[in-house]
Amino acid sequence: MKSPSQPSTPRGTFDVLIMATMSAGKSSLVNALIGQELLHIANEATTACHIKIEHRRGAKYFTGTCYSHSNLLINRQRNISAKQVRDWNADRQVRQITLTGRFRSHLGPISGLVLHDTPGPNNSRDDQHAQLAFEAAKSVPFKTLLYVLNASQLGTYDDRNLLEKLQKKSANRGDNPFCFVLNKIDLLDPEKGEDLAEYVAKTQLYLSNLGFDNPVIIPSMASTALYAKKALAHEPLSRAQHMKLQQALEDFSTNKNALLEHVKAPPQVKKRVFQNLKRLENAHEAGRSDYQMTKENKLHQLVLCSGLGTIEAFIKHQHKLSPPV
Ligand SMILES: Nc1nc2c(ncn2[C@@H]2O[C@H](COP(=O)(O)OP(=O)(O)OP(=O)(O)O)[C@@H](O)[C@H]2O)c(=O)[nH]1
Ligand SMILES: [Mg+2]
Repeated sequence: MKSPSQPSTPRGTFDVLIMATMSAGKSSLVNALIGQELLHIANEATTACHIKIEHRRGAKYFTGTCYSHSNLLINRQRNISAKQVRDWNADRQVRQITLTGRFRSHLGPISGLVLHDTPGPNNSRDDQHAQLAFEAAKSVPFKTLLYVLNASQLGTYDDRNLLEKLQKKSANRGDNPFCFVLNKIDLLDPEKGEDLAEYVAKTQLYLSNLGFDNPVIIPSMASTALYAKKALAHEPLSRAQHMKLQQALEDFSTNKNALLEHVKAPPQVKKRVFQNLKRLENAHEAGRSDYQMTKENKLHQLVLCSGLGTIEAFIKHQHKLSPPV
């Protein structure tokens, strides 16, 4: 029997595993999905534990628990800060962190949603990262796997290696859990010929050559979505984050559907996003005279069109196909 101090998975969860090579934007995506900068993000090998984030409706704050390599509870903290999560993540004794709180989701989070952030397994300076990532892939009963591709570094040897492993491991599943998030789209420069349509086509070819038939591909700007959600929650943004958000809002006003147009996903997923966008546009028309409302409406639209809305709609779609028991 499990001792109560060991990590447990409540019944009726819908588990979403997030995997990718280092720095593709996994933790940024998780932070954007929960609407809070709780996980540490940096341009180097950062996530060092299996971090499990559970949605709890009505929770006022996030509670954190961390466990050792022998699955024993080390520490527990109510109303946990990003600093505390960062310290636990940096502690070599810690293998798993569980965070439970209310997700600030755009389309309304499904009940029982659990996100699993993992370390990038291609860290040459620490084999433990690969070990923890593959252990999570093995032990988590995931229904959806969000695989994050770094659009600014497509098709690296490490990425292909990881995809081949995941493809092999999932070959005997009766379902198709994969959703490919083509992240960092904001780094493409169309003036230099870095055209999104071409990137999506290249990604499609790359994935089909690896045996992923008809892959779901969602172009995304995870960090932009996170900054917009922070602004909506009236959380302070750093100067750099503020400038990037302003730039994103400017680009957004010239071509709102830039990312949505290139989504490869089931029609129901795209329909849900467009319906939500229409609803926001109608509310925007009605609230033209209220500056604050117009500003917030634009931020909501940006989140929806940044890829995050499509990712949420895809998770909902998967949940509908295979609800928790
Ligand atoms: N320009 C841009 N940068 C991004 C985006 N998403 C993430 N980043 C940046 O990419 C870097 C790595 O992001 P993380 O979220 O820490 O990546 P990760 O995949 O969790 O990395 P590991 O935990 O080390 O495996 C950070 O500097 C982020 O700010 C994006 O959509 N656009
Ligand atoms: Mg990370």
